[in-house]
Amino acid sequence: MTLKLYFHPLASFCHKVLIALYENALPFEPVIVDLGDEASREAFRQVWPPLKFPVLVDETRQAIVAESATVIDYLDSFANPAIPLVPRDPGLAWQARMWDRLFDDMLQLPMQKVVLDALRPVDSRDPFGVKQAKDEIRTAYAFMEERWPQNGWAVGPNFTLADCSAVPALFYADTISPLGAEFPRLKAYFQRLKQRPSVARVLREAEPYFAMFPLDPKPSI
Ligand SMILES: N[C@@H](CCC(=O)N[C@@H](CS)C(=O)NCC(=O)O)C(=O)O
Repeated sequence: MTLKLYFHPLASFCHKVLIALYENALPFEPVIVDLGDEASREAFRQVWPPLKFPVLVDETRQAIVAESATVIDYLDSFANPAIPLVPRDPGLAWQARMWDRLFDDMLQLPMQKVVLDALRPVDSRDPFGVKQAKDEIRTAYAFMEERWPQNGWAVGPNFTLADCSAVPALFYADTISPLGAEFPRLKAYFQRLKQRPSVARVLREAEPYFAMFPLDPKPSI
């Protein structure tokens, strides 16, 4: 199996897949896409015209796999990981998939709204939408806090897809709208995640790019 990953080290959805690859020490060729560089953008467009990453290319199977959760599913099915990130137990699998969606929908999407708004020309910004997105982040924190386990990972005994999704969602949402003392379970879980070697590696590799984040404060580990 020969894997190539098109990604950017700062991009939140790419973090999910990098964590999955590092968790199971799966070998791959990293291809950093710089959408601001015409040559890099064009080379990526040839592979994936929608220009959204992460995208995994499996040259052995001639498969081009997009969407972070689908890439993780693909790795589980074809890359022979020691520990699958979607649990084989169906009773845990649906929960891991559900929390993956919830982290994306309830935290990543509003977080993206706030970040992308800062990249717009000043006269095209949407302060009302940004305020709504920030409110959605606080609502998501409260919803998750009530349901969060005191110890361990999101679902079942092992680190799963849900934890891969939680990392960039909490990392960037916390930068925009800090997780305060009112969310002790979520805050403690976020600390446990940051100590996981695969996660620490992804954040360390993103760090040189933190200055590109368009808002202040910048992210920090
Ligand atoms: N649902 C997709 C979202 C992918 C996505 O939004 N990726 C962002 C980077 S985090 C991107 O490609 N942004 C570039 C752009 O929109 O121009 C996934 O889970 O992979």
